[in-house]
Amino acid sequence: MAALIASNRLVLIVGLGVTGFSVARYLAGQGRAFVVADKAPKPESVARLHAEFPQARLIAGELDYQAWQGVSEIILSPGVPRKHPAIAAALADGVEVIGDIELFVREARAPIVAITGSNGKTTVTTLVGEMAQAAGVAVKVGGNVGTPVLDLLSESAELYVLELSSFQLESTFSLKAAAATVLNVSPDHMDRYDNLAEYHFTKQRIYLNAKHLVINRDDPLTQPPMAQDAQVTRFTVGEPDLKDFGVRRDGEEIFLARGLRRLLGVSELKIRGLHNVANALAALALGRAVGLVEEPMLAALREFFRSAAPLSACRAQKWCGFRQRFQSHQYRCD
Ligand code: UMA
Repeated sequence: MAALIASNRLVLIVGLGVTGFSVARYLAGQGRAFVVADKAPKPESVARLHAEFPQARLIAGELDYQAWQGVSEIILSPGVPRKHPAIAAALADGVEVIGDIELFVREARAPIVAITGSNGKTTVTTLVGEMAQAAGVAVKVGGNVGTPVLDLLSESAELYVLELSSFQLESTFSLKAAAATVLNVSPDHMDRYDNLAEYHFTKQRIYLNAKHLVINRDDPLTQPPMAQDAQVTRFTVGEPDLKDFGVRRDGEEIFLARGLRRLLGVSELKIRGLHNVANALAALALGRAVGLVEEPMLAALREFFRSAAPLSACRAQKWCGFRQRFQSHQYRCD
């Protein structure tokens, strides 16, 4: 009976972008009625909505809670802040406001690797996905990287690898990642957050109830604020502690390493730059945390190439500050 009541609740999708459409498909698949609101929907999106979901009503124009009578649940697109006056009014009135990630985690049955950070999260997400594929795991990769998460849901998935933005984490409450990381934190989206502390706090939501945390030893803002009942692995572009990931030198050659053990020469990587060494180490730590076999992970790393972020981003990532540890021409940041 409770489920029946729940399924009869009128749902409002706020935002008719790729997330909004994925939510619409998901709700329609469950036979649930929904309304859509968007301040300025693209004409092609309106046409598509009417073609694919003829029953769905669209409320176009500035978001206004007064126009949403009867709505008991809102699925918010990441581009719309929870502080928006219409959303704040809905929350004050007791309306449940969640995002597509929350819907996804309530449904997903396979373990989730959750990745956030101010920089490098798309590279690490893609890399962990390729490592899993190389290891023969039925993996689905998506989130902020492009494919909305609800489009990934599959009975046959054995692992989900998700890039999660702070916007998405704001409206996520039940994530219990098998492995979660905040790769790094530097000021970003400061038009959305009051200060760095609020942004930092939002990023750290990814750790809630995670089984295994992967932390950047070189960035204290990636440390969880309080002790958590979870395993922890650290990565660093310096020398690692025994069970952590880092780099070790042998003469002129530099190796990705776990503890004392060298895994792969950095010269074998196709991706370049110190920030990508950190990305590779984070991906190895995440993969290991969810039980991926090492050899295929290293094979995927050798093959991995992603057109690197502009080198100027390297400066923003503060990786240049770590250059002295390397003193190697391979890691020029500028
Ligand atoms: N809208 C409103 N009111 C607002 C703001 C937006 O009605 O106040 C409407 C717009 O008119 C538009 C719709 O919302 O029609 C767009 O929704 P959206 O901005 O949430 O964008 P989506 O198309 O759903 O894409 C989102 C992510 N976008 C943002 O977070 C801004 C995509 O990340 C993500 O790939 C996609 O979901 C799938 O998960 C993009 C991004 O820029 C790449 N992310 C930021 C980043 O990486 O820095 C966080």
